[in-house]
Amino acid sequence: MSRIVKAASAQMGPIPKSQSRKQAVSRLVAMMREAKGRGAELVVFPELAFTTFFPRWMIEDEAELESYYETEMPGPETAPLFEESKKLGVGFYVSYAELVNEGGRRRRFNTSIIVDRNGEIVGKYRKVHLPGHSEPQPGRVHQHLEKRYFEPGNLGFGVWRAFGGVMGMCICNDRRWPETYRVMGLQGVEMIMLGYNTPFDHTGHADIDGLTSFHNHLSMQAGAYQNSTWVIGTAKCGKEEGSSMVGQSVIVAPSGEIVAMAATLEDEVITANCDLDIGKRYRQTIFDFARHREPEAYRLIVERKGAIAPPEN
Ligand code: CDT
Repeated sequence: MSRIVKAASAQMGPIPKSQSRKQAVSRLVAMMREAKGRGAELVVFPELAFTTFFPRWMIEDEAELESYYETEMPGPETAPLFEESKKLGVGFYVSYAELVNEGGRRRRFNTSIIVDRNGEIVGKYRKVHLPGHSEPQPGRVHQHLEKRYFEPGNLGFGVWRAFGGVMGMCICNDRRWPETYRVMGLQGVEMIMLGYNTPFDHTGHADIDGLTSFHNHLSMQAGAYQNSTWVIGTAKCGKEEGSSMVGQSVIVAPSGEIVAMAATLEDEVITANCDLDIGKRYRQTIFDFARHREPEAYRLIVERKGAIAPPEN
């Protein structure tokens, strides 16, 4: 018997700086309704989905900076999304900037959550791979100051039983790193949800930036195939405050094949019937970790680490 999760990726076009949280949330609610109308039970929204992508600016005014963070989830302005989730019986993934008092100090994380079909938070993740810089880079039209505005996540890569399967999540730059998927793969993940904001000028090197769309899909397709898991990647895209960001949100099968892809750079919902048992076929054959990852061989690999001097940069 197959286990189908009817899933949607709800891509967002730009959120201008002038757009309020309330307006952004109403866009998310509209897409959740559209997804429900197409039979979806789970919707994946983008990274930092409630505001413009503020790490593109050096913001020195603390009050202005903190206005981009959520101090509670749900809070008064984000609650309508949770209420709609419960009303429609549609779960979701969303990412937001989190400001918390933890260990006696104020801490900031780039965070995501999985919410079940009752509108209840079942899992929380904090972004591990923070790209960009902590200081503004001279000559760059758009900064990328995630290292300034967030601490590296301290929750690891967890998985959760929800939607009839084993669910995992990560955020944007995490999708480029094989260990993101493998840590969840070793825990039996069956579907990984992620959101991204990826400017076309993200490295500042034309030869690499020209491959932005290719690398976006390459990372997610490889992660899906090598770990026998569905991957749903959702963009915030289009020209946001002068910064052009890649779209092409996708639903990727455990075969590595893209089964649905957004065609615009605007708010757009794509859907797929994701059979979690497709992943099982790969996990029981070509990627049977228990049979094919020989502990002794892996021990030797680890022991050889450091045997050869790493190249100098
Ligand atoms: N948001 C995010 O993580 N974006 C990065 C690109 C920025 S690198 C300066 C990404 O990997 O898509």
